[in-house]
Amino acid sequence: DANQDVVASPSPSVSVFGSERRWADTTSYNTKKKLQAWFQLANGDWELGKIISTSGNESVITSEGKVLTVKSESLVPANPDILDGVEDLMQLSYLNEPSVLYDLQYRYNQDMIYTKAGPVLVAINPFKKVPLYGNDFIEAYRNKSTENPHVYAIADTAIREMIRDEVNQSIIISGESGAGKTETAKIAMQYLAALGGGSGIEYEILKTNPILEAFGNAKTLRNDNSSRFGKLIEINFSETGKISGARIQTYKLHLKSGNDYRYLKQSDCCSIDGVDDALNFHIVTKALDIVHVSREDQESVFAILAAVLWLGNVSFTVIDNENHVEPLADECLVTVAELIGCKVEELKLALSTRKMRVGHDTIIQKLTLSQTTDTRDALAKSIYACLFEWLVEQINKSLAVGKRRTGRSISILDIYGFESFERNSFEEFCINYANERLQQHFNRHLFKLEQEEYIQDGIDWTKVDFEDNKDCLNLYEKKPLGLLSLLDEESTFPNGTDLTFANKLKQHLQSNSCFRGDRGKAFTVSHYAGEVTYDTTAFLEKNRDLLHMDSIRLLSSCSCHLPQIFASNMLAQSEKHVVGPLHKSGGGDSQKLSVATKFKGQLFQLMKRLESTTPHFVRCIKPNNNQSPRSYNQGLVLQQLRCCGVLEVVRISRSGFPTRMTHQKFARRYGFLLLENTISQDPLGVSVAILHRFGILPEMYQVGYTKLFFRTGQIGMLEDTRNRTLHGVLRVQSCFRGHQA
Ligand code: AOV
Ligand code: MG
Repeated sequence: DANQDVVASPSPSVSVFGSERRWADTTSYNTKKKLQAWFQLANGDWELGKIISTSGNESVITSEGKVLTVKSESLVPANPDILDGVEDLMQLSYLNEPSVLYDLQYRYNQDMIYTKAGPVLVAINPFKKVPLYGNDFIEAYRNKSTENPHVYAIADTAIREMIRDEVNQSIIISGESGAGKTETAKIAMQYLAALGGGSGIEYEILKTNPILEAFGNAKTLRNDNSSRFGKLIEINFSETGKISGARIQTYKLHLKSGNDYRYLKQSDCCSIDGVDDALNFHIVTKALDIVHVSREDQESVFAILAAVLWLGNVSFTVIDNENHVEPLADECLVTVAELIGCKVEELKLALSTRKMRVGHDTIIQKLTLSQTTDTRDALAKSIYACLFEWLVEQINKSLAVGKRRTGRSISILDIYGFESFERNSFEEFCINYANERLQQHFNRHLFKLEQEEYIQDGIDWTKVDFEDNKDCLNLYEKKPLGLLSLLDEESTFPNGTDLTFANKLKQHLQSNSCFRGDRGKAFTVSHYAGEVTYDTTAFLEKNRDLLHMDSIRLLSSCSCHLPQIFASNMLAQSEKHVVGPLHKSGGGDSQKLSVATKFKGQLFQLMKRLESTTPHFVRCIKPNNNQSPRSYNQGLVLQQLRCCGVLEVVRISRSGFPTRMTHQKFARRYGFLLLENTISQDPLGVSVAILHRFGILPEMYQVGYTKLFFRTGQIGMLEDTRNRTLHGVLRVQSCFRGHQA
């Protein structure tokens, strides 16, 4: 640790952005002979070479027996071999893209999938079993006999800080689809359960995973077990650090199109190699037992699942010459009615007609094929979503204990990362918005608060610029002329189309530097992680909540109790949310929020919860797109590292003082290590005495008005001394008691 601070050259005046190569770090480096340097191959990958000679602006280098001539300015300095595979990117002498990529790859090749990037943990998905987990490892992190970066270490820090500061903690896990977020969350939970276990509730908490995954995950092209919901699990602890309960909040988004659930056969992914469905089914039912879902309720759950599948197979026939349709009264329709407990005739009506109120009259409108299909899919989706919510509710009931907000909880957030594809639609539009908010939280925490604190406390510090994403957030959130407001407005217009929406954006937002109107129905947003072009096709339709009152009424009239619960929940929700821009459905029957506005509301609640915690960040990285082990695609990794700002964090952290403590706290915590009695002395005096006594070098700390600021590693050393001393004292005491007895 001490070493790490020495190698890192503190240079507080570095300007992080604004240079062409964002992470180039060429200070004190010139293309000296024999130095190692990175050069780029035609495919963009970096390779290591040794400089033989330099003349003019060209250098001759050797690499793996070849001799090449390259432009000197294209060479990027490489670190000495002794720094190969360092545990923390902060320790690199040269902090540049190829060096970081190499460090991560070097470790990954040896199954060391975790690396610190200053305060952030980087986790590279191994796509295979790695020998890093289980009781022996948990034990090693618990008693601090290893310092290798690990999710366990993050969870351990969270527990310690929770107890030490009496502040709630959060572990925020982000990354692309398939990067390993959900697995990482489970690994963190394992550790918390092991350390805080005892009451038995930890066992229930772990069992929530198979249930949530069974109902909330799907196989996608990018991940066989892809979470279709965001998840925040809050684990509560008692004063003694034991788990006392938990709560799960899901952010399911109703975002995916109907055919995601409609016909399982559509996506041709019913079997996955090495997955035993029967066994998994057994695991899920057992887990449901454990969280106290009765066998009877389990039966209902599976009946509802079956109903959703059957509903997807309901087909329609044309009944008049205006193209109105009604469902075929075949096996499918009859089975759905039976499973949810309603009359076939009622189901038929709910699917093929819509009640509209005009003035004081109610008229019944027949539907066309596309309208009925939408109605059917919306009903199926909402039943499924309600089922999922209901399950989460049951789990929460089972896990709930005592009062919360005690300053003793750890929340784990597993949420989809930034997405950018060839074609991006409403789903990506929302997901990327959420990521802008999370990024702001990350920035605020790591850069802004940090620097503000230095300045406030009057320590010697030259301001470092950091990338602020408030312009992009403004673009989304500004009222009335922001992306979300304009989308809601256009969604309420009967004549609004994707094209009129796109044109409206161009008309009103062109002056925002994060926005660009493109040809036709497309627009581009400049996100913190890069530009994304969105195609507005189906934006309005996806934003309108298609579920009609007729469907809700149908569910409330069912004789089975789950559909009834669903209906009342839906009603409660639509009433609860009557704020902001709305669109009316069913001619004023009930007002409903748009999908985007609901999303924003949930996101704000999430941010509020997170802001009251001390965050710990894990960034998951997917090393290749084939879900295969031992394959490391430099370009892919680099793109993800850029997306999450890992390098900026390292740069700032190593030039700053990431650890801090008030004079009082410092004096109280370590004062007893001084031999003299310090109780009556002033905290600053005691603090300085401690610093001297333990030989902490002047460049390793700064004394502020209220706090002491330390470079990485310093407090760790003091903590070790403290723990050793405390243990010694405890042993002495227990010997003494033994004598007395
Ligand atoms: P995600 O949560 O980030 O994707 P997962 O956590 O589901 O990704 O991981 C995808 C797959 O990678 C898992 O099913 C495992 O096979 C493998 N994997 C991930 N982490 C590990 C690990 N530490 N050790 C071994 N295998 C691992 V998505 O939910 O799609 O965004 O929506
Ligand atoms: Mg997941």
